[in-house]
Amino acid sequence: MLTTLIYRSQLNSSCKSIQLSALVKKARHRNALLNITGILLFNGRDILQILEGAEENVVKLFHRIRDDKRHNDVVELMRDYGPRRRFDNVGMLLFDLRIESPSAVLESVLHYSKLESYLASDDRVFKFIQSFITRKKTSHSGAALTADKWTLTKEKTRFSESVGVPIANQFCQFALQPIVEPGEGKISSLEALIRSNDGGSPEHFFKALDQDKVYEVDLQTKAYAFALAEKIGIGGHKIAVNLLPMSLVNVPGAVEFLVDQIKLHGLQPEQVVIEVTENEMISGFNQFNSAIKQLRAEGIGLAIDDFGSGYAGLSLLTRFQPDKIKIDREIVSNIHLSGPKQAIVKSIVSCCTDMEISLVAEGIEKIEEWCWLESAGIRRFQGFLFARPQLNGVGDIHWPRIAC
Ligand code: FMN
Repeated sequence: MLTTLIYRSQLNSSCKSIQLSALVKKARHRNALLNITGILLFNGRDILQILEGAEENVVKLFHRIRDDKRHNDVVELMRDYGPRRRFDNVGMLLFDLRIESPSAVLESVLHYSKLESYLASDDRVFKFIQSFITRKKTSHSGAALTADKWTLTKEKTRFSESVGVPIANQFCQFALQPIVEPGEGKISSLEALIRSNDGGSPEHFFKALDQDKVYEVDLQTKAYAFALAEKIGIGGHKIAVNLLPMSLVNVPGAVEFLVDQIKLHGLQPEQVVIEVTENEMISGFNQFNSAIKQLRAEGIGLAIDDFGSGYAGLSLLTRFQPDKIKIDREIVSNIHLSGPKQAIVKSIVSCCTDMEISLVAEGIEKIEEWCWLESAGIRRFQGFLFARPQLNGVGDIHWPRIAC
């Protein structure tokens, strides 16, 4: 299948532009043999390359290019399919914006184009080329570049690793995972994640229940989470719990129950954050809108979990603005390599900044992901990179520190 792949990167400072010309000369021959067209634009620092050819060949080549040490911060911007080539099969062409003017480069690129001009003007590939040619040099965060400057240092928290189950004969348990602010070196809050008594996941726990009892049980379990918070002595920290929003609608007196249990365990309602997933939020929004108002009136915080995984997206925020949004792990995973993911997160950061909604990026597993997100303005993080969930306690935290 005919594929077009576009990425951007930065030429390594140790690689001279003359070496780039030699590289292009070699690549021209190899690309021609594979029927790949490679258009490479260079502005003295940034690179934009378009690769066009059979999918298998293009992807294989891209993997080799991605690992090439002569450039870094390689971010895939687009991968698309089409019925016909956009460019002549020229093997490889280099356009150097330090030598030619932007308009001359644009003209040359269009010269090799096989698309009619009325099609080219609306084509994403040409738009990427045009923006690269006409914009000033990127204010690259260089985030991925700095990832190797960091190392992780393990530190015990002031909480116990495990205090055991807080209430006798509990029908489930909780694992606590901190949400951290590495810039400040502090824990921002603790999330209580439900586990079955044999350590099984939330899905495992809820699946085993009589389905008529799901909402009632869901609500009751929060009492255990608050009891655990009391037992480990969370002090002024916040505790976040997940809740099915329909539990608030289907169980009579649900909000009163939550408030009673919060107070019974020596917590303030303002210390508690209820997390609801984006999909649950939208599917029953009209039904539980009044329960949400009740929660807010009591001072309990609200967070949208897995934001970006559902079909509501930013439009949900026109109807309802929570205190906190947790960006879905799927968007965060390998964000340092993906242009579309970066664009989406930048827009979420911008919206949340304007609406004064706190942002948390969840599911962080790589230091490069954290570096990119931190440079995009996110300050709070949750994920295995920093701390794993710990049953009935809080595990060690791995703080990023500048390597000596
Ligand atoms: N190699 C190609 O064969 N075709 C290309 O279009 C191509 N473009 C490149 C663009 C940049 C910015 C860089 C740094 C390298 C490029 N290379 C290209 C070189 C490849 O990364 C790799 O060195 C080459 O394919 C030989 O791989 P091999 O030594 O594993 O056989």
